[in-house]
Amino acid sequence: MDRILVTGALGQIGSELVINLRKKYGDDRVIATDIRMPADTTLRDSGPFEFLDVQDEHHITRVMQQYKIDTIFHLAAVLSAIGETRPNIAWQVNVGGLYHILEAARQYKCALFFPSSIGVFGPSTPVEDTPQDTIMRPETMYGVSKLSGELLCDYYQKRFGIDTRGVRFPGLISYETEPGGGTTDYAVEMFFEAIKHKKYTCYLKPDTSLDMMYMPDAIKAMIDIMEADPQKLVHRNAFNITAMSFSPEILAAAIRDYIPDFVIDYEIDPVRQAIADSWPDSMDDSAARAEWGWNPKYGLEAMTSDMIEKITKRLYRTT
Ligand code: NAD
Ligand code: AKB
Repeated sequence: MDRILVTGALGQIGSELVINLRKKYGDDRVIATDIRMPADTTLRDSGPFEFLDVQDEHHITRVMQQYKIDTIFHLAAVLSAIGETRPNIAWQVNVGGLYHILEAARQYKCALFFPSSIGVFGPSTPVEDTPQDTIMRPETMYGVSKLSGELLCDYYQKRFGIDTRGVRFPGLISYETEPGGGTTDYAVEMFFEAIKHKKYTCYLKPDTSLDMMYMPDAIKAMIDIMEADPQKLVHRNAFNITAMSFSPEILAAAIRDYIPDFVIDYEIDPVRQAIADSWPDSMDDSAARAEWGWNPKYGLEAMTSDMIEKITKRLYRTT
């Protein structure tokens, strides 16, 4: 990786990925882009930023030429809950945007990281130990667009030899940047509300289990898979990866170890509940472990302890 482009760089993942990539590969070699301007000074002042809409193929080409890009982390997308309210935009950004990025990768012979999601699975997928290769009939526009993305990445790799790689992320938990309109966002919200108000009203039922992962593991996964020996990759794209599986009531109990008077109640949102019900409870990530050494550091306890410590410091500036 010599000159790296990150699309959707101001989102939950991008805002942390850019800082990590700049530390590892050099500030000027990581070009952050988004359709918003950065408010965060760390990202804005540490290296190049370009306003870039992934639906604008000509602008993508200009940025690729200007910075001589050889690797792309394509994060720009519309997530599951917003995707259900605006399915046309979700299709255009998630599939149309990826298509333009794949074409740019083909033209400039770039490697490409594409993050897929547990959203690619549907109600007919096995819910426990969901296999790497299994039935995939998603019923959300997010899932349909992400599955199309997986297939497009496979196609460009086989047909044109483009070095496409990717993972299926579960819900990601972090404290730096708010999640952007997904179904798994409740987990992040619960931490902030527990610390600020000792109370949280959850939009998913108490026993809704979903795969989750702490952001440091997600960042490491993206860098590790892009640096993995391609000879060892059988799947290349869309590796199942997970770090923990829990429900709202289990997360609330873990938070109560630190905030004993934390109270949770429930007001179910039928749209997000239906999405969560159609996703796996826990995935089998043995292919990622075998092919490129995936091995997460954070489980539920370690993640909870770190989230509580970091959010408390952030909100109340304790040392
Ligand atoms: P996010 O919503 O926080 O950020 C997405 C970013 O894309 C935003 O900053 C937004 O401004 C930008 N964007 C939207 N439309 C754009 C366009 N037309 N052109 C350029 N930028 C545009 O999302 P995230 O959580 O950072 O997710 C990044 C990627 O990872 C997405 O592809 C998502 O599907 C995938 N993913 C995320 C999670 C998760 O839990 N965060 C889980 C699975 C997969
Ligand atoms: C969402 O809930 O939409 C995302 C995801 C799991 O893809 N967090």
